[in-house]
Amino acid sequence: MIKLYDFLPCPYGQKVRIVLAEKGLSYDLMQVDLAQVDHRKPDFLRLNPFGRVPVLVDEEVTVYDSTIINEYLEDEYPEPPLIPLVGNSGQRARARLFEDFADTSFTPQVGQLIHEMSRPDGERDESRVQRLHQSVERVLDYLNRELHAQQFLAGEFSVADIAFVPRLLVLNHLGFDPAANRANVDGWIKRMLDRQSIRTLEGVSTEPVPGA
Ligand SMILES: N[C@@H](CCC(=O)N[C@@H](CS)C(=O)NCC(=O)O)C(=O)O
Repeated sequence: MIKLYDFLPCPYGQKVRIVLAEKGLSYDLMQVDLAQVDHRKPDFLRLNPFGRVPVLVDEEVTVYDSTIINEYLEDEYPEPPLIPLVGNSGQRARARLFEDFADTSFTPQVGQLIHEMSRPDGERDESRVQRLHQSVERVLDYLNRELHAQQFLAGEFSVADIAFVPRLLVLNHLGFDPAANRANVDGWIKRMLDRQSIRTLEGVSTEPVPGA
């Protein structure tokens, strides 16, 4: 049985849980409470020396980092494919580029906004909130352009789309209307919300998460 070490509000763990659900894989969820600093305990550091969730253990294989976990799952459990198929190198690269962009830019920016907005009135840096807000709006405009004439970012539904989902789903609670005047983003979000793996995703919240 696969074990997933995760903290439910973590957007990177959510990426992995969408992939597990899409592939119909069952697993034991091993909750790592970041608020209790479980991720710094020796047993957990033996699984991931960097002390971060998610970590996936599949029999004798231990993998950390959501992108690498999802690549492992694709290799080991290829059906249904969530990375464009071998032979379509351009789309495979495009899927990876978007996943990386979501992980290293979009998700952390929305995370910073969540952290800043969770501060009490008077302690909040309003100009930082405004800068982050504008930056997220620019990303949404960019995605709207990139989704022109296609249903998903790399053709078929893939890890590229999945990587955006966790933070995309909280934008309405942060004062955004991601679909307003962005017909392609509007259709994209609706198509993703049609998927059970996304509709039933647990842990989506505007709770600040350490390191994200
Ligand atoms: N690149 C990693 C990032 C994982 C990450 O930042 N996890 C956060 C929670 S969402 C974490 O474990 N933070 C604890 C810490 O940094 O101390 C991935 O994609 O899995």
